[in-house]
Amino acid sequence: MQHVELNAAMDIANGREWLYYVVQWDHLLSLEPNSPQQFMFGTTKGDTNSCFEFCYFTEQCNMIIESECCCYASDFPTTDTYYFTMSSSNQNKVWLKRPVHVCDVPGFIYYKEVCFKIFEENTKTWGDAKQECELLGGRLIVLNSEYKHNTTVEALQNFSPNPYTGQYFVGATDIGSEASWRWVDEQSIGSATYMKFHGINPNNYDMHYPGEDANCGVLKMRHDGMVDDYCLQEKGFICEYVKRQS
Ligand SMILES: [Ca+2]
Ligand SMILES: [Ca+2]
Repeated sequence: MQHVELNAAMDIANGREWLYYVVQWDHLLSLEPNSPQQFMFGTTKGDTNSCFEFCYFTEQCNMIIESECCCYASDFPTTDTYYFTMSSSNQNKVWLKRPVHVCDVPGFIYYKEVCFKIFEENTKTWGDAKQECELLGGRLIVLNSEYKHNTTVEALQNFSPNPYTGQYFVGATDIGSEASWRWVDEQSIGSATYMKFHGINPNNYDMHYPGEDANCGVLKMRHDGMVDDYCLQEKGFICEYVKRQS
């Protein structure tokens, strides 16, 4: 995933506003056109208009993929509804439709109620990552329910450049009181009611930093779960945006 290129094509229908994101991959990715929940259009390259027209009329249409020869539309970008294979082409665009007011922040992606941004190459310590997310008006992502955790993993499988090897700081910590974990949106220590750790974690141990405390949560795609790692190393991280109550 490179970046969100622009927001365009407001669609005000059925009392709801929608926004299309243009997302460009380096290496997309061809579609499995016979997936049952997917609509395929035999339009010429670059002609997304007919896809958009179709989507305007179809409540379930949330994604358009403009590929080498064709334009595809589908209900939602899940691994159940489409499949990617690697390609060297840059001529593919993915347009995502989502409610405007939920995730109207540049660079953020909306996926099943989660508004998130992946920081892959701009690595930071946990504390600096937390600050970066807050500067963007958000926070390190909080995975405080099974739905939120699984949805985020699914989103990263779809949008992360390293869907099976990536590892990212998230908003979990036991800084200040060993083994009392909390999410960054919670004030009191030890207040987390849901955290999905992997294996023997949390064990206050980071194999790359023996002798140091491990006080910061890292979501490891390889495990679909969190480990506790050393906070002062630099890693990629995930921010989320939560709409403020006005
Ligand atoms: Ca710890
Ligand atoms: Ca650990």
